[in-house]
Amino acid sequence: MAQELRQLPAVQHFIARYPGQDSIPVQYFGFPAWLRWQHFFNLFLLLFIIRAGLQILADHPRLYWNPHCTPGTEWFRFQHDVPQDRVWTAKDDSVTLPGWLGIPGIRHSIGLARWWHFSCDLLWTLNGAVFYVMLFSTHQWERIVPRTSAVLPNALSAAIQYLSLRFPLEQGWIRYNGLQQLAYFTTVFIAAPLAIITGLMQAPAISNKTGWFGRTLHRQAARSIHFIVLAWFLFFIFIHVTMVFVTGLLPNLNHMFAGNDSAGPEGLLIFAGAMALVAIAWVLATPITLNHARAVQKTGEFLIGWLKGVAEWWDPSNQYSESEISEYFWPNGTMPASDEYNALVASQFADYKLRIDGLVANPREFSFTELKAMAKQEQITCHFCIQGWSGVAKWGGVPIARIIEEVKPLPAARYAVFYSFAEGGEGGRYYDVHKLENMRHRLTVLAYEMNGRPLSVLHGAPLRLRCENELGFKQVKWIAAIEFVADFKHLGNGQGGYNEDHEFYGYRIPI
Ligand SMILES: Nc1nc2c(c(=O)[nH]1)N[C@H]1C(S)=C(S)[C@@H](COP(=O)(O)O)O[C@H]1N2
Ligand SMILES: [Mo]
Repeated sequence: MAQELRQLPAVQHFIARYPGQDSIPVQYFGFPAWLRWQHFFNLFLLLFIIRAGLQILADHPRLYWNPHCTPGTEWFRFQHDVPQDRVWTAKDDSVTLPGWLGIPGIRHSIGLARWWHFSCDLLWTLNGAVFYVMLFSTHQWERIVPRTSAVLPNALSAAIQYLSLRFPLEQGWIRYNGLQQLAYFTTVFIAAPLAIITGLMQAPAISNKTGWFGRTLHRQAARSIHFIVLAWFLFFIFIHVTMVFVTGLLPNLNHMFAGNDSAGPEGLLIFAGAMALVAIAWVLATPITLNHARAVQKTGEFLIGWLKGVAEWWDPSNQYSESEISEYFWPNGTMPASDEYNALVASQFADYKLRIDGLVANPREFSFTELKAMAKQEQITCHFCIQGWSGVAKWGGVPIARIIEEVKPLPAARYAVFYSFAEGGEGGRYYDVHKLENMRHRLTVLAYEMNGRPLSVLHGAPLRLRCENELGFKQVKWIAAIEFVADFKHLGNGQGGYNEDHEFYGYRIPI
């Protein structure tokens, strides 16, 4: 069709008038070394960001535009309907990715995938920040920022010329055509910042800190846009690489890998070396991650743990209105199965005692009646599961600050450990550790009500934790006891909680 079009005199005139690129003078020259290195770092990091990102998506393979995540309201999914005849948890919903594609592949490996994703994100963002600074301090921005509205007809003209297989003038060393400008501008100045913003807005501490913005660009909208940005990147990479190959491979590779405008083989050789490096890293990423999972967790914590620490300082203040409460709320986790717990359920928790001990001046037990006699606090907040789903619910219960007043932690106490009646998925008691500062927050409560009704067994009866700047797995359900401690190294595998021990999650997890 494009070839036929080019037979038309009007189109010929159009192409003569708009040859595909403008002729505004430029003040940069070629592709300097910093730009070539940054291009390589960018592509190298993006591969791991994309692979780990797909793994994260596979842990809740559904995307929604609404904030409730009700099954059936997805606009995109790669999972079947939620079964109606049994409890189907978010963990049941996770799907498997092959190890060559996801990092680290297998099923429900989101803990490790997140360390890869976030660590590479940080490096990629730094690389991008340097790139912005360099672009604008060297005139290289003139290459990719359209400077006249003629970029649109020029882009159309270039598109017709490419499609007709009689390519427009290839002048990449000197300037880009309109289509290239639009593609690079979109990628560098729209898609990349959007990826960062929509990534951060999925975090409880950030979403809950940003008021109306966090409620509008809610987690599911952010996830959906994050996914569309991924689709753009994949589309861009495919077209970009194809064009590099078909519009003059040797000179193109010389531009970006050797820094000259010749037709010699040196760019191809450097490119081949770079790709060998990429291939080796690609092949090693999954086995290294699976064989040295704890080291991956530690490295991730070292690289980005500090950033999570910073996010923990922010006051998670977002509250929702009654009309925003989610009708459906995904259940998650491993249900308690002990005789002790079943007996408590049978007696409607009449004999339930919350034990509190450890480094406190007043160790004591609270009966369910005593707890319910204390002033009740209600809050409508959003729950953020690490797997990707979220839901808004009204919680009613006792602020932990109130309990802290009663038991009086000793100065040495730095953490509160929550022990569940339930075991974790791989056996052994489910527990999680929280910093004392977080426990003093006014929205941190021991909830015994959900949406105005007594908390159900599925959602954590008799008591479950709400701590609004952390992800869902730290909201321990079916709480049996709380212990105040100075350190948590001696508990479980010493990582600060059941999922931290078994699934390599981070101990501080506000993002
Ligand atoms: N005891 C216990 N508490 C738990 C879990 C668990 O497996 N065991 N799962 C956690 C996870 S991963 C999430 S997302 C929330 C889910 O709470 P919900 O079932 O009320 O949605 O509970 C958290 N609390
Ligand atoms: Mo979760």
